[in-house]
Amino acid sequence: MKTLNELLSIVSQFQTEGNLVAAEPFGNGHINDTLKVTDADGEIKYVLQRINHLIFTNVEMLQNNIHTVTTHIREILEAKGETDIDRKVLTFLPTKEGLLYYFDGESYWRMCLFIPRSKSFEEVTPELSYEAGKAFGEFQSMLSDLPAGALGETIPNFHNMEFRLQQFHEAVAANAAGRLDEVKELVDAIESRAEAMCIQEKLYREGTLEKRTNHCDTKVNNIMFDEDGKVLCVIDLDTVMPGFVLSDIGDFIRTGANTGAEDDENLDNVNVNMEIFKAYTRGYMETAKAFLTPQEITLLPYGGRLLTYMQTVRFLTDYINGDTYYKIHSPKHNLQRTLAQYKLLQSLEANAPEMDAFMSEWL
Ligand code: GN1
Ligand code: MG
Repeated sequence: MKTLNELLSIVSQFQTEGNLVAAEPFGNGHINDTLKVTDADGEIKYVLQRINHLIFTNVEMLQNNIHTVTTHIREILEAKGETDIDRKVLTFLPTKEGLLYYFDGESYWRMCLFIPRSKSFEEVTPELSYEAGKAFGEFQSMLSDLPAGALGETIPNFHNMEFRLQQFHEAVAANAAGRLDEVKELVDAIESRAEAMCIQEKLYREGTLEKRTNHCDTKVNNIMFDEDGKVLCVIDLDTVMPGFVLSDIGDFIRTGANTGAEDDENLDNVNVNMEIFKAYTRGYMETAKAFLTPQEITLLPYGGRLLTYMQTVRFLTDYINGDTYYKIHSPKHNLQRTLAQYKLLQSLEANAPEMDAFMSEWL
């Protein structure tokens, strides 16, 4: 990592205000490096990020997308007469040259305003889940009138299940880290579900399912709340892109409705929390109902299984490849993550009838 002076010199490339004296690690993402930038009074003023350009290879497109999304939301909020808009949508700072990011010859950097008097949560309760459902539904709804082509796919085929299986098959065929024998049973578990998990791609080809703008990383910690627990805004906009609608309910169920951790060592901890699922779905339907088709509504619980399956496939692919994508914190971390996601998938499958029945209220 950089020295403080190097970081402050990067900060000085942007159109900031005030006397900024420190930049320290912030948050717990798997992909980018995030820092909080504080002033002499110790107040956090900005968030500085080094973009992982091995993953987001088209930084220009990435930053253009984020600019389009935040500008669009800002316009909607202004038209509605909202106040305090700087806390209700992220504000990115241009560089002194007027660009949306700064390249230091090695890394790409961007900076946004820190949202004062805000907080986020790592643990989900049914109340938070309901608020999160409303927030992500509202987010999708605000972006639903973006013209086709307004946003690029920052990671092409990001939540395309057929593509993720193709990458998985390539990893299995190459067996680059020699780990295949160890994971045979998991490979079989994935293969046996492969066809059933590619429904969206099939419906899209048949012309009965359209693409929408999705957030694609709908974790509870990607929502900022004010001091009274009211939602301010949705953050982490890297993966906002056109795709299939189940992403945004699916990834919340995967991350929020898990009674254990994403990488839980104790698989007994991992199960679906039905109250969280129901609360999210209620909130989400309040704000998303207007743009969803009956077919999409029927598929919402399947979205939880799909995104959990997809993450199982992605973690296992990375383990087989020798840990080239996700940051790991122990040698078998990706295997542990795979096992925990697979356990969650089995729990979601066992609860599928109850989850499906829950949707009848809206059909
Ligand atoms: C990555 O860095 P983070 O936690 O926001 C990943 C998501 C995965 C997630 C798994 C760009 O997100 O797709 O679901 O890890 N983001 C990217 O925890 O691959
Ligand atoms: Mg993220």
